[in-house]
Amino acid sequence: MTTALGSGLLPTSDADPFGHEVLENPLPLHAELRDAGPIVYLTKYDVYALARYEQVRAALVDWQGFQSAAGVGLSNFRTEKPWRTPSLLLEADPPLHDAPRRVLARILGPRALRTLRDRWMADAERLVDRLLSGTNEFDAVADLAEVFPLRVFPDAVGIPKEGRQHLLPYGDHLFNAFGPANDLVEKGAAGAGELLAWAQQQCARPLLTEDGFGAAIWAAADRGEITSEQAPLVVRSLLSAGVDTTVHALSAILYALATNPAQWQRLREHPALARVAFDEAVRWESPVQTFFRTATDDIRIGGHTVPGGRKILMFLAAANRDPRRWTDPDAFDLSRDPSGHVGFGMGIHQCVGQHVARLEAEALLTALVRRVHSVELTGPVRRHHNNTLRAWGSIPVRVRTR
Ligand code: OVM
Repeated sequence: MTTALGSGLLPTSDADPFGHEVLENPLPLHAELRDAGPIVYLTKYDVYALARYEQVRAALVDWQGFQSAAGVGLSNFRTEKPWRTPSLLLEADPPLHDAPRRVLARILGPRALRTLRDRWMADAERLVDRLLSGTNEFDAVADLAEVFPLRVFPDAVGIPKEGRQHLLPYGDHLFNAFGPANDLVEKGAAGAGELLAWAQQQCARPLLTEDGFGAAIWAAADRGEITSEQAPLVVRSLLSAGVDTTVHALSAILYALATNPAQWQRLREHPALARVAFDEAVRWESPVQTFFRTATDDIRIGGHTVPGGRKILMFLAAANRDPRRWTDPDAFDLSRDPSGHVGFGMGIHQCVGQHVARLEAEALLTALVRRVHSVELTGPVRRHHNNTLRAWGSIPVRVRTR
């Protein structure tokens, strides 16, 4: 169905991008929305959608036209009260966004991470050795993708050991909450207040170790680079954005390699491809599937006008497999150049933690390819439905180590 708006006809869709059928397999909807046009109106949520690479990328880089401060979920902060204090990174525009971004970019930058590299490589070796000494069959999600980030990242932030079991459930609810108030959000609502309170408590200066990312954020406040009111919120962003995202990205790469044995062999022969493999997996799977923006004022997209204040849903995952941009987009292929993918976003909000994620993946993959000759699935995989994340429940695998 199409209705007139702006020039020409605005394609519409009554699909529910957050329904279980789509969350189980979003690829058909992504193709449908891309093919419908450069912009599509979603009747179910009264929002606009972008699914083509060109328009998604353009919206991401135009932070003036597509604001974040009204929230990057369906809920519009112009009219609805946010469920948590908005993030100074994700849910803020310049100028408020800039100082926290500058501080985090330095603390999580490639140079600062050099001190972590050897330790994380050794941690990954130990984890893989331990796992493979027990069995050749395991769950790539529960036994690997969840274990490694939870072993290294909370230590790197410097939060207490106690309570870390809340990190994944907190992130799961947070990423659900960017979507509509559906059953997934309902299910988490009862525990959400406690999870949020726990996360915020971990950001207090006295609880943080002296050598972590958290302490470095507080040190930036001492130097006046951010205020001491902002410091705990910036620490909170690490706990919000840094755990579930990496767990599901690592799951995705393990699934991609288990189901593309030639690519596993290629990686074994060239371990230096670990970083390409990670970015290709982020393109292929898009662990963060979608984010919204809000039209700051009336804005023209693909020959149509989106009125100021209206929500626009950007399908990062659809852009990352747009055949208008990528050759053979559904192939997981280590010989392509995946750079330019929008799985980490693009522009001023592009994932500030991506170097941390890439280092985690590099450490784990390097340890794995050293020991493992081949990987195969031993049974059906299970997805975990989340309104924003392309998440995993289970990836049962068998590996050969000789
Ligand atoms: C934040 C935050 C939360 C979730 C995701 C994210 C992907 C950031 O609180 O800053 O970036």
